[in-house]
Amino acid sequence: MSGRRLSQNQARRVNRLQRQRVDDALAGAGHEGSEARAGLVISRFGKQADVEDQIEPGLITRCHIRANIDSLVAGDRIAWRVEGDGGVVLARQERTSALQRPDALGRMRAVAANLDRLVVVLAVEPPPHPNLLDRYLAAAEDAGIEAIILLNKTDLGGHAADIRALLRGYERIGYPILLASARDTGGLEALREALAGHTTAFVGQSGVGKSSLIAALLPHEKLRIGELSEAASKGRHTTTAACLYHLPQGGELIDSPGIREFSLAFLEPTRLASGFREFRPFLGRCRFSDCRHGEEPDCELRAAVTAGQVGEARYRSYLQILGEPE
Ligand SMILES: Nc1nc2c(ncn2[C@@H]2O[C@H](COP(=O)(O)OP(=O)(O)OP(=O)(O)O)[C@@H](O)[C@H]2O)c(=O)[nH]1
Ligand SMILES: [Mg+2]
Ligand SMILES: [Zn+2]
Repeated sequence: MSGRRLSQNQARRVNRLQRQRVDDALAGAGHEGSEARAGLVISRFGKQADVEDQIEPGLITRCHIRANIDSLVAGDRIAWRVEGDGGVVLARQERTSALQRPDALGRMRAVAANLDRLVVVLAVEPPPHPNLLDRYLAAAEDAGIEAIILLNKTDLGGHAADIRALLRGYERIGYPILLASARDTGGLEALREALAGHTTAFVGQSGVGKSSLIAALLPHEKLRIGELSEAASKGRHTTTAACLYHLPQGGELIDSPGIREFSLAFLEPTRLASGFREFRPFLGRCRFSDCRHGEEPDCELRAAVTAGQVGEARYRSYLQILGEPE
């Protein structure tokens, strides 16, 4: 309990500092300083964003985004001001972290900002793609975001031997594993505990139940989640834009659109390899300092795989990502 309270106090202090910094930046930039308010981006739709005011939480304003702001996503801390019926976003604060992924044209885009936790959601159905999971985990490691793996839909019998074996492998290399069901609400207490006081993005394949889990955690927000996804996709409940929600006990959840593929071609091979946390003890010890740990002679990572110190499935997963055309 005291830990939770402390982190809320810390969060409040950080918020105050951030507000000050945005105000200072705006005052320095010109005449708009006095009207500027600190805001938090709840969701981004094309050229507009829903912004929550930080002095009056709960006040959400649809804002236009100034053209000089290169990127704006759920979780961004900003300065905005009222204009006409809505508002305008004036400036974005530097991010402490960002989850990125490629858009349809392969350009890297931020999906969510200022998070310190990632819940990678898997489900009994549709069944997990370990390679997609590894991509999310490597992206989280690279961004310094702590990842948790959650298996949803346990009401469908989450105890298939292959899924159990898969999860055990990730538990062995140090990832926390949670089991839950958005439908029968099993496992939600442990999930709530893990989320308290953090800013967490829910990611994973389309249809695994990210939005359903958030709706189950926040029953009073159910409508908002339903409306948003339904309007956007003609009844198919597919999330199309990341959206931020507040947890009553402190902390934020960011729902994100699901994906099938997730390219990590933007990571250089050395960064990709260290995104596989259990590889790290063996990195930097190969004969060639730029070893990609494929066919090179005297590769310490490959030796570790042969010796059974590193799991073969994750090594193959790494090679698969590495082998992708850039
Ligand atoms: N049986 C069962 N079905 C679930 C559970 N959670 C979600 N579902 C169902 O799975 C389907 C997809 O759920 P969503 O919450 O929309 O999945 P999502 O991950 O948000 O999908 P995208 O927004 O497309 O990324 C819906 O029909 C849900 O009712 C669960 O715990 N058990
Ligand atoms: Mg969704
Ligand atoms: Zn090597």
